[in-house]
Amino acid sequence: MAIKKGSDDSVPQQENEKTSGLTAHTTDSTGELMTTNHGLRINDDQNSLKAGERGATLLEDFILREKITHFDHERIPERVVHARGSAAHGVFKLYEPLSSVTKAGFLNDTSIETPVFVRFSTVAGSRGSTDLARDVRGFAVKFYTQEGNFDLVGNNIPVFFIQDAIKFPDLVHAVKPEPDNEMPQAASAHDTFWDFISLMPESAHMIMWVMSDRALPRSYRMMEGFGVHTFRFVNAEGVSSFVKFHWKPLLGVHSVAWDEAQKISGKDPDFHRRDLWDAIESGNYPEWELGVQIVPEEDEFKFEFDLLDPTKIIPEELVPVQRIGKLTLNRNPDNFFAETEQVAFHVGHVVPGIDFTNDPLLQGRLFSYTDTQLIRLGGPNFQEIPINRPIVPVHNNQRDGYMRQTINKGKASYHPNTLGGGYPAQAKASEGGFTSYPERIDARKVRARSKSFFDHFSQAKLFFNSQSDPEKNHIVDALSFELGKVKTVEIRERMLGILSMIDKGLAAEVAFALRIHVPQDPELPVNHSIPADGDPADFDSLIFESTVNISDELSMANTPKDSIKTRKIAFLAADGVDERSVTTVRDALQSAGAVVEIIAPRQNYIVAENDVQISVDHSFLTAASVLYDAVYVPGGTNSVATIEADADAVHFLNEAFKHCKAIAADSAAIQVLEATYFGKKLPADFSDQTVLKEGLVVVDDPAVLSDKFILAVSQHRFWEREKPRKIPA
Ligand code: HDD
Repeated sequence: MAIKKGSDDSVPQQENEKTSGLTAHTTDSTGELMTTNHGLRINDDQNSLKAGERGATLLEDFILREKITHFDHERIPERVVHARGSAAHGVFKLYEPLSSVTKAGFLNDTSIETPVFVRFSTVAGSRGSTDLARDVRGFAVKFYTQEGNFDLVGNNIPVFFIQDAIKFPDLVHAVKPEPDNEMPQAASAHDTFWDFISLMPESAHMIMWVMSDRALPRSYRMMEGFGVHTFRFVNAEGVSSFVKFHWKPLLGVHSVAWDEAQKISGKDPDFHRRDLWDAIESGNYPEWELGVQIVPEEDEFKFEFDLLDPTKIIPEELVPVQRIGKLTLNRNPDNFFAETEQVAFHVGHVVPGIDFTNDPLLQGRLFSYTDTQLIRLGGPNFQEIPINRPIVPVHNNQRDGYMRQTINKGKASYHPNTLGGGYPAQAKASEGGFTSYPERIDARKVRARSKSFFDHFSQAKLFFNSQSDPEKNHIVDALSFELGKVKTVEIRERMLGILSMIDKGLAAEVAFALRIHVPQDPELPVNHSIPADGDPADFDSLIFESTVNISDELSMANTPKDSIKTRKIAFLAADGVDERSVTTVRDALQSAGAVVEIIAPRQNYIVAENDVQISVDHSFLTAASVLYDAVYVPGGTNSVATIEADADAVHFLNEAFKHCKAIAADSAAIQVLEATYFGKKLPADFSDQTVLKEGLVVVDDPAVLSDKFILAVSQHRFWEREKPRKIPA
C-alpha cells in the first residue's frame, strides 16, 4: 500500500492484512521501465560512460556510481547468533478464549486470525552455513496482534545451556569457530566448546538434548518449539499465573541420522530452507498447535526444581500441555533480505496479559535484542522496516535518527504538552495501556545464584532415561563423535566425569569409543564460573530427586507416525520400466500426500516397456539418497537390469538402508535389492511383520505393495536396523 498523503497516522501503515501479500513499499517491476534510485529513467544499463568507445570511464557517470555504491553497501552484519535462517508468513487462530488466565486480546477472541511471521534458524553457523549442522534450532514467532507485536523467541529445545545471561557471550564464543583459525564452521565438535561445557555443569541437561537427534530435524515442519523460560500470564482481574509455551507440529517430531545430516550438508546445504519453501509453494502448509502449561502463582514452589531456572522443563506428567490454537504458515516471503534478514525479534515485545518472570537468562535477553538490532540494522528506526511494523498505529514522541521514514507532523514532540492538545496521550489500563505485573521485590542487591538452581543432573537423567534404545545409542554416538574431535585429553576426561553423573552406562560407552577411562568416583563437578572472591564449595552441584523418572513426551519414538504427508519418495527407474508398476504406486503415494520423484540414469524422460514416456525429475548425478525419505524400485525387465548394474543406484539403496528408511521393490525387481549390501540379509518372505520391523516391502501386486509401503513410510525410520551397528554405505 502506498503512503497515504494527508493521512493523520504518524506512521505509514501497511495493509492491515499482513497475509494479503502486499506490505508498504512492495514493488513489482513487471511492465515498468528502469530508473535510478531517484526516479530518472535509465537509457543504457550495459555500458558505463567513457571518453570514446575504448576510452577511460568518466567520473561524471552518476548512474554507474549510484549503482556500484549501492552494491558496495548491500551487506549488513549478520546476526551474532542465529545468522542462518529461513522464514514464512502465516496466521494464528485461537481455539478457546483463555480469559481465565490472560487478558491478551489475541488469546481471547477466537474470531481473530492473527498474522504471524516465523523465522527458523541454526545458532552457531554463519549466514551461508549448512542447515544440517548439529545444533539447536531457533523458532521465533512474531504475532502482529491488535495490541502490538508479541514475539515468542524460542528454540526447538525446551531448556538452555546456561542459567544467567552474563554467561551468554562466553557460551557463544566457545561454540563459534575458534578465533585463531576460524574453524570449524557451524559445529560444536571442537575444543573450545567442550572446554567451556565441561566446566559448566548447569549445561548437562541441554547437552543431552543437543546430542540427541532433536538437533538434526528432518524438517522445520517436523520439530517442536518452546518459549523455554517461564513467562507470566495476567488476567483482567490482575491475577497472574506462570506459563510455559510449546509448539507441537502436526506432522510429528522427526529427525535424520547424523551420517545423513553430514552428507545432506554437501548434497543440499539448503535442505531445510528448500523443504519449507517447497511445502508452502505446493500448498502443504506447515502447522503447529500452540500449547501452554499453566501453573497458578501460589504453586511457584511446589516443584523440586525452580520455575525460574531455564535449564529445567516442567514434565508434562506434572502439568499437562493444553493446546490452545493453531499456527499455519501459508506464504513464502517475497524478498529474503527485506523480510527474513531484516526481521527483528525481541523477547521484550509483549502485549497486555503477558509478562516476564525473574529468570536471569530472560532478564538479560530483555536487554540484548534491541541492542543487537541497533548495530545490525544500523540505527534506532528498525521498527519502521515493513516486516517489523505493528499492524496498529504507532504514536509517541520518539523522533529522528538514521533512516527515519515517518513524517511526524506538528510542533510537539514531548509530553506533557498543550501545543499538541496533550497528544499522544497515555493509555489507561482499561484502554489497553500496558502495566507491569506488580510483583513484590524486597531484597539485598547481590551477585549470586539461588541454591535451587544448583541441581544440574536430575533432568539430564530424566531426558536420557526417557529415550528409546536407538535414541540412547545416537546420544552415545554423538558424544563419541564430538569428544572424538576434541584434541585436549583433559577436556575429554572432564566431560566423561560429567557424563558419569548423568548415567554411568552412557559415560562408559563414550569412554570405550574414546579408549580412555571414566574418572573413578568423580566428585560432583564444581561450576567454575564463580566470583573472584567466591568459595567454590558454595557452587557445588546438587542432585535433587526427580518425581518423574520417565517422561514419554521427551522421546521422539512416541511421536505420531500416522501419515506420509509431504514425505519425499524416490523411484529408481530406467528405460523399459513397467509403467503400471510406476503409476499404481505413485498414484497411491500421492493420494496419501507424499511427493514422488523419478530418478533415472539420465535426465528428462524414460520410455516404459509399453513405449509411454515418463518424466524424470533427477538423474543419479543430481539426486542423492539422503534427500529422500524412502525408495521404491519398480519392475520392468530392462529397467531392472539397468538399475541393478548402475553403481550409483545400488549406492542409493545402500544409503537408504543404512539410514533406516523404508525400501520397497516390485517383486520383479528383487534382483536390484539382491545387488545391494543388505541383499544378503533379505527375509525369505515379506510379511506385514517385515514391514513393521524392518521397513522392507517386496510384493508383486503394486496395489498391495502401495498399502504396505505407505505403512512403512509412515513409521519414518527403522532404527532397529542399526543393531549390528556397522552398516557401510
Ligand atoms: Fe537469543 C537471536 C532464541 C538466549 C541474545 N535468540 C535469537 C534468535 C532466537 C533466539 C530464536 C533468532 C531470532 C531471529 O530469527 O531473528 N536466545 C534464544 C533462546 C534463548 C536465547 C530460546 C534462551 C532461552 N539470546 C539469549 C541470551 C542472549 C541472546 C541469553 C543475550 C544475553 N539472541 C540474542 C541476540 C540475537 C539472538 C544477540 C542475535 C540476533 C538477534 O538477537 O536479533 O540478541
